[in-house]
Amino acid sequence: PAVIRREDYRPPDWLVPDIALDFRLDSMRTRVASRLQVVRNGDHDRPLVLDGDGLTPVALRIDGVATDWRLDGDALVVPLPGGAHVVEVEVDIAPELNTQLMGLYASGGLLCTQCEAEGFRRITFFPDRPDVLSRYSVRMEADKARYPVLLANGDPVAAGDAGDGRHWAEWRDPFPKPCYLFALVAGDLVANRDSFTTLSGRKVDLGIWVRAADLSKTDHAMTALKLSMAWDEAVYGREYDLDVFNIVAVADFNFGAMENKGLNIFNSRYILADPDTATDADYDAVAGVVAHEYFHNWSGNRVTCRDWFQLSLKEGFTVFRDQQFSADQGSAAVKRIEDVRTLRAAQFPEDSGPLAHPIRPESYMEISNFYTATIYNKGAEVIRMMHAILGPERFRAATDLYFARHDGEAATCEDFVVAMEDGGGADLTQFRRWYSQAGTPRVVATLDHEGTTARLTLEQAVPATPGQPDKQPMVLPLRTRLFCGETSGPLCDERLILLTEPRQTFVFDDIATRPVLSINRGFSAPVTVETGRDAADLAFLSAHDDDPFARYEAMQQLMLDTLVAAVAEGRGDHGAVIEAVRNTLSDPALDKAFVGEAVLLPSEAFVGEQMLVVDPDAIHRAREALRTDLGKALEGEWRAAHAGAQANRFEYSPAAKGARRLKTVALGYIAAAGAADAAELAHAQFTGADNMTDRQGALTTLVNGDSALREAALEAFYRRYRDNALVLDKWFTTQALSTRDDALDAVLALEKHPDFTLANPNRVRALAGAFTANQRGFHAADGRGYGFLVDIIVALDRINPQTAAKLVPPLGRWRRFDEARATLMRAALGRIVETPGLSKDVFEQASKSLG
Ligand code: HT7
Ligand code: ZN
Repeated sequence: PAVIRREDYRPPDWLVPDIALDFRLDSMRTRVASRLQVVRNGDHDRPLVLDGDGLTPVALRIDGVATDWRLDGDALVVPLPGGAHVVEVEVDIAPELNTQLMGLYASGGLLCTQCEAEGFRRITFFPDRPDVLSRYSVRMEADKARYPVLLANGDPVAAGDAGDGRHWAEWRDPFPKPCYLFALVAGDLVANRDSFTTLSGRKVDLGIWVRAADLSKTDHAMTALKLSMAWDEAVYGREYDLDVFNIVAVADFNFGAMENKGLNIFNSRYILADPDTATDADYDAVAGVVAHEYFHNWSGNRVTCRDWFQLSLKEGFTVFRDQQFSADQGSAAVKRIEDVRTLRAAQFPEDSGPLAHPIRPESYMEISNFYTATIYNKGAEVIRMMHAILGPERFRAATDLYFARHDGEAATCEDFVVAMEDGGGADLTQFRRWYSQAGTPRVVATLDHEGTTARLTLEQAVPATPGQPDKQPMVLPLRTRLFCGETSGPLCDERLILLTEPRQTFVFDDIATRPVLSINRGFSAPVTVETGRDAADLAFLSAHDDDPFARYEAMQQLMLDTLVAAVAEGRGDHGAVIEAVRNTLSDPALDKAFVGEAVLLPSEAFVGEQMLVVDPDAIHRAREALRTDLGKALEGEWRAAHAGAQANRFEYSPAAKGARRLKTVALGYIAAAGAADAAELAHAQFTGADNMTDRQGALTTLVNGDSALREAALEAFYRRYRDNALVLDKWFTTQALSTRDDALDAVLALEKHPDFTLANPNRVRALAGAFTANQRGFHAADGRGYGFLVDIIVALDRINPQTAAKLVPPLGRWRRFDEARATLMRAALGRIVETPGLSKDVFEQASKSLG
């Protein structure tokens, strides 16, 4: 497949200021007629080239005259004599047969679209690139009984009957937009309707459209939408700009959601929530994704991307914005912990593996492979660092300038950084390396103390990544503070250290006693820091640091050091961790949500990340042994924590969520202790729960154990929710993540379960995607875990290449495993690459993963 390079960017040869689209909708044969006003861009004689994907013109007219057409590959090449023309093209497409879920497709009786990144070319011929901005008017005609609701971007302008049981509607979007933001939906939907009055007093009609049976599950999303609209006005001065804002939930979706102008389309998992079916984490995810897509209206839609290499311009910035929003709604500390955990679980492995790329990549074969944790989550960390360097006021001045300067344009990451410099008054010359260098920087910190002076020496190195053997030093903003172990007081104010050289020493005066280092507080830079702090210092910080993230981090480091030593030596000394956890559990000043996070052991995968060669079985043994000792040593505390949250009736508030979190964590430790009544306790929580958080938490505990109640709970859960696809996904995932020895056998059996299907991406992710996170099960020494994944990838590739390609990266971690596993993983990748007729999506991921 061809490689697309950033350096090859050229402005479009032709612009399309206006487009009119006419859809005669039908699930098997939709006729799409498009009318493009095209204008030559610059002095050249090149033809108009319209991208297509699997399309054949039914008719082509230029300035009203029928014309012969010529395809070059999939593209329609139209030689045009003048500077401006009207080009009309008609095509037929079959939404029902569109299993890729890109373009116009059918989902549960609805017709809907997904155009980002390059799906519009599956609907009609068009210059499918984000720097061609057009005003859209859309007419849809459809069977009135099957598709009573017809929605598109912008505002509705007219509707009527078309006779023969058909009807039509017209929508117009006044804001020029790239075609990746085009959307329509036709279906039998009902709306949760509300309104929002903007800062300047305009009333916006809001609608969340779902199947009638799901209407009762849309209130949380609506609340989140209104909170997001108000938040963006208050924090970024961004007001909504159309008279309507619609959201539609669909069951079959390749991603989380899509920010189409005025018509967001969502994976139903990020809209539907009620206490019986959604966990607290689901509620938070709904609010976060609703906010994310809404915020795109400015960071992505009003200011869009010039080309797909600039994807992080909209995604990194918008993730940062949604993280800020969520932090403002509840516990900022817990939100930061969760975001860093996600970064470490998804992005750090990417950054240290064969698919590592900078947040602004230099090349790709298939752009949908670059919707990665690096673009999104590391991209957000890069914006966060600029926020830290400038401070909130100057950052706001800079974003105001960015939006004012580039409104209505297709911009670049460089434009964003220049706006940060001009509006925020900073020189970000060296900082720009975050856009071009891949890899997670490593910092080694050494703290010396003599007399009343402490010297902190910091060394940084950025590891080599594919295509980037030599790296330059980065700008690392490290929030730092010194504490005194004996008196527990801070010894200095927090400093924002800017590490810019490979090695620098920072001096702290008036430090009379031996200091304890607290560094990278709030995870101010997305790096790893090696401090050499001993167990006593870590335990001290875990109890006394005034930065909650640093406190959590100290506990994690203590746990990690303990586990790594245990893996190396076969047995561990758990005393320090037990005492630190005891202190945390007994600190009445801490909120329960924080405690629930702080006392959790790092995942097996994250322990593996610390090792040169991952030994999944040894890590599992070491972690289970520590869990058991923690459970036993603190059984009284766990029981108190569990019982303390028992009376909690469902309420979606930070305090109630925190109590539920700690309750299930405590239950897990009681089970780990081997308590005789653990299964009964879990089963009582399972049957007595008035919410999904408690129910799924209890199910997880039972599924990880071997009590007779295990099968009964699985069966009861299945029977209760067999008709609810989103909850059934949880049933698959809970089993895929089981810590039991038979997890792999269970997954192989579940693949044959009548409710498992490759047609629904959520279901695939729920079983196969989740299983790749089960380090011991997936990396079973006999390679059956790899075989399972390859079979799924190859079969799914024929249906939905995008979703299939997302399953490949875990196999690319082969360099981190022992020779035998590495050989099996490479063979698995080889099997994929050699499959005839492979998509470029999967080919790119698998061939790069082979290294
Ligand atoms: N901007 C949206 C990306 C997206 C997408 C990408 C590839 C294939 C399908 C997709 N659906 C949505 C989502 C977002 O970041 O908000
Ligand atoms: Zn986004």
